[in-house]
Formats: sequence, C-alpha cells, structure tokens
Amino acid sequence: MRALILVDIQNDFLPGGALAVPEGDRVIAVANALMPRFPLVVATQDWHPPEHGSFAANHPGRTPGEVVTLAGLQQVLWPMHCVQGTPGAEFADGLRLGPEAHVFVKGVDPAVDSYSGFFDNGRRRSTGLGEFLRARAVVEAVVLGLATDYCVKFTALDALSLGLTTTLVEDGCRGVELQPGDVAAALDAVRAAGGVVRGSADLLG
Ligand code: VGL
Ligand code: ZN
Repeated sequence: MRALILVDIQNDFLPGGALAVPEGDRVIAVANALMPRFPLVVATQDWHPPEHGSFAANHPGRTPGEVVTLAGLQQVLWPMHCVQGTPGAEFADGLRLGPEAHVFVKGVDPAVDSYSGFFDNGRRRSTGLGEFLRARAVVEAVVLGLATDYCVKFTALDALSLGLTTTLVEDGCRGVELQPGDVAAALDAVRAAGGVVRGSADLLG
C-alpha cells in the first residue's frame, strides 16, 4: 500500500500568512492533482497552543529567527503561527482534502516542537502516524507540502527511518530558506538517507 502524506498545507504557511513560505500556495495544485492517484491520503497539521515554546513572543526579548534551547534541543524561534482553532491553522482553502483523508496534528505540546509528522523533535512522542500507516500495511510514502527545509524534510527522514520507501515531490514543496541553500540541503539530506526526489509529472505520468 502506498500513502500520500501532505505536510502542513495550512493558511499560515501561504503568502500573507503568519509564517509565509514563498510561493507556498503553489503546492496546492500539485497536492490536488496527486490525491486521486492514492488509495490513502494523510495530512499533517501544525497545531500549536498559544503558549508554544517555538514562538518568539513567548521568549521575552527574543525575535523570530533566533535560536534558543527548548526541551534540551536547539530551537529556531518563529512568529506565532498555526494556533489551534485560528483561521491560520486551517488547511488551505483550495486544498481538496476529501472526508476520507486522515489528519495528524503535531506541535501540540508547548514544551517541544514537532517538525516531523511522525514524532516530536526529541522523538519522545509519536503523533500516531507511523502506527496508522503500519496498521494499513503502507510500505511506500510520497511526501509533499510545507516547508521543504523543516516539516517536509523531517517527515520524509522519519518515514525513511521507519523503513518506508520514500519519495519527496520536489515541485509539491516550497521552503522557508532562512539560509540560502537550505532547500537544496534538505533534498540532499533526504537522498542521503535513501529517499528519492522526483517531480509530480513523473508520478502522474
Ligand atoms: C514549520 C516552522 C515551524 C513547517 C512548522 O511546517 O515546516 N516550520 N512550524
Ligand atoms: Zn510550527
């Protein structure tokens, strides 16, 4: 069984959003085109409480982009984004997620961030996604969404670590690029871990 994993295609990551990813809206059409080709579609949703430790606003004197220690891990500070129950946390309007799509929320614990859709950054807690895929005999994951250099990268790396054959859809992703080259480095990291990077045209053909 093959699953499509849509990572964090949420309003706050689109142009105009609180943590806007350049051209983030471009991934929506790719997701919509691929969904009908998959027997199983899952979507991850960044879903933070307002007091989340990844928000610069919760660290007096700090600004987004600075790095602090959170749960013993290096943590980049972000603008407030994807706050539970706010419009910014909703999936992008144009995303045609069917009622059969399964949603996994992440980043719920204020004390630790969760870039991956599978585990928090300390790998202490599972979101349930890995168990869900295993229960459905999924052996192959196709990953796309936002942002290439954070949540897409770590979701793909965790899929590989769980033994899934993993493909990242390059044109179905866009990155933050806090540092120039971060997107290319993310793709390299996925390839180095055994993943494949392809264009959506290859998957649709
Ligand atoms: C993300 C930064 C903070 C992402 C989520 O979806 O890539 N990036 N929270
Ligand atoms: Zn987040």
